[in-house]
This record gives sequence, structure tokens and C-alpha cells, in this order.
Amino acid sequence: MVFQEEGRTYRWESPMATALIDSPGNELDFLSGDRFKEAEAEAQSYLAGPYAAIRVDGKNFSAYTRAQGYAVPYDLGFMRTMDGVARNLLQFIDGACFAYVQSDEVSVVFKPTGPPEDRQWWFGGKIQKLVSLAGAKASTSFLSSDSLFDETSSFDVLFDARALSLESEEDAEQYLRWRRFDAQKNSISMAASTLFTEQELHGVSSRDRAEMLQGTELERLPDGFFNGRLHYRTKRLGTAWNPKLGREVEVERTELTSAPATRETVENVVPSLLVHRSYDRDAIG
Ligand SMILES: Nc1nc2c(ncn2[C@@H]2O[C@H](COP(=O)(O)OP(=O)(O)OP(=O)(O)O)[C@@H](O)[C@H]2O)c(=O)[nH]1
Ligand SMILES: [Mg+2]
Repeated sequence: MVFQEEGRTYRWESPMATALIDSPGNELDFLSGDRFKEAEAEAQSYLAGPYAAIRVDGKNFSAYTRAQGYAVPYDLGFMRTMDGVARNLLQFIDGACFAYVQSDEVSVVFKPTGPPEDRQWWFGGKIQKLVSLAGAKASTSFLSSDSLFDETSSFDVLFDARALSLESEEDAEQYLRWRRFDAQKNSISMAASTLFTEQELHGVSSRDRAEMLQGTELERLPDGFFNGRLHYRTKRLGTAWNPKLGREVEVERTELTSAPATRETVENVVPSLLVHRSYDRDAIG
């Protein structure tokens, strides 16, 4: 193959070298992919602000949970599997402050890590990168821990994911309150729909639906279902044997903790999980 550029002539004997150039639109600037790199950069958006949230949500889980035969209005096995997804995401996402789970969704609120003058977002805050990874991680986590999963089922178990920037600590707390409010409304709706017909519930507000549940076996739903669950890291002081010193020394251990996201838990625990620490490499809250 002979190729000419700027008055110079190039010759290739190798079929592979020929193949590299022997395609339509074979100008060298085209082949370098600059145009596509630019298009990719234009499509990329970045996180900003002191905090961000990623929310993953099961695709078409109303049909999936029905097909799998999960209990209604709530299924403790399904909730445990979703808790596993939440914990995996908490560990997967750099700078994660906490994970909040309700129904088929998990929100992880996270922050950039590192010293104050050089804080870095997980994957540089590239939204496409981090939402695609979070969705994929949620899907594989769910499948690996869902003991009821029927392999012959025609359902693809997939989670979508979205990310948003949060402007302040207050904004991060507000975001959590918003998802918790959604959990409360949805759980009342799901409970009411097991006892009343669509016609009876048509146009009835969440508050009135809660009133309709009074006096039934669903008048009080489990806290973890009604409010959702919070997963976060705590530090605990313990002791460990230090062979160099030849004695027990005090060490700090990090543990995963879970609790129903009651109002008290949210108010008492969440502010301390959001604190930016100076050398927050792995952002243990
Ligand atoms: N049986 C049962 N179903 C549940 C439970 N938790 C969540 N679900 C189901 O999961 C659904 C989640 O709602 P959505 O995320 O709004 O609906 P979706 O069908 O997943 O639709 P998309 O997210 O838009 O794809 C609920 O409507 C319930 O049908 C549970 O504990 N038991
Ligand atoms: Mg869903």
C-alpha cells in the first residue's frame, strides 16, 4: 500500500499496517479520534458543590417483585437484599457519608475526599462514569445476594442511577428528608392497596389512607419499612495485641451500622456523618 501525505510517500508491506489506513475517511486527524474525544467531553458533566447524591432504582421492580412472589406490602427478605445493595454501594463509593434505602431504591450521599486544598470527587466527579458504575454495582450486588432470585425468570434485574450535586450540608439533609417522605407515602399506599380496592383509594390522600389503616393489622408498619433504613460507618475503640510493644494497644475499628431512618436517627446521626474532615482519604464518617 502506498500513501501520500504532505509530499511524502509512505509504503507498507504488512497487511495489518495496510488495514490500519485502508478504510473510508482515512485522514490521519480523523483516525486520531479527536472529533469523538471532543464530542465525549461535551457530553460529560461534572459534580459540583460540597456534597452529591447518587440514587439507584430497580427497573420495573413492581413487576419483578410480583413475579418473584415477594410478600406485600413489605417483604423482609427483599428488604434485606436491598440493605446488602446499600452496604455495597456505601463501601464502593469514595467519600460515602451514608446510604439510605427504601423500597427498590438506594441513595448514597457522598463528598469529595482529600486535604481541604485538594479535595477530589470519586472519578473526578464525572457523572457518566459514576452513575454507570453505581447502577452496575447495584445490579450485581442485588443478584449476588437475592436468595429468592429465580434464574429461569425472564426479568433482567437492573438498576438505573442518577447523580445530583448538593449545595450545602442543609441541602444534603433536605435530600434525605425528601426520600424519607417518599418512603412514608409509598409504604402507606402499598399497605392500603392490600386492604382496599383501587376504587376505594381513588383520589384519597396519603394522610386519609393512613386514617383508613387505623384499626387494621397495618395501622403501624415496621419502622424500617415506613421510614426506610440508614446505613453508615461508625468508629469503635477496641484493643489489639501489638507484637512489637509486647502489649495490648488501643485501636480504632470501623463498623457498618444500620438503623431505621426514624426522625430521631436522622436528626441525631446524619449531621455528624456529613462533617468534612481534614485528611478524609477514605471519608469514614
Ligand atoms: N412485594 C413487594 N414489592 C415491593 C417491596 N418494595 C418495593 N416493592 C415494589 O417495587 C416497586 C418500586 O416502585 P417504582 O420504582 O416506583 O416502580 P418500578 O416498577 O420499579 O418502575 P421504574 O423504577 O420506573 O422502572 C413498588 O411499587 C413495589 O411494587 C416489598 O417489600 N415487597
Ligand atoms: Mg423502580
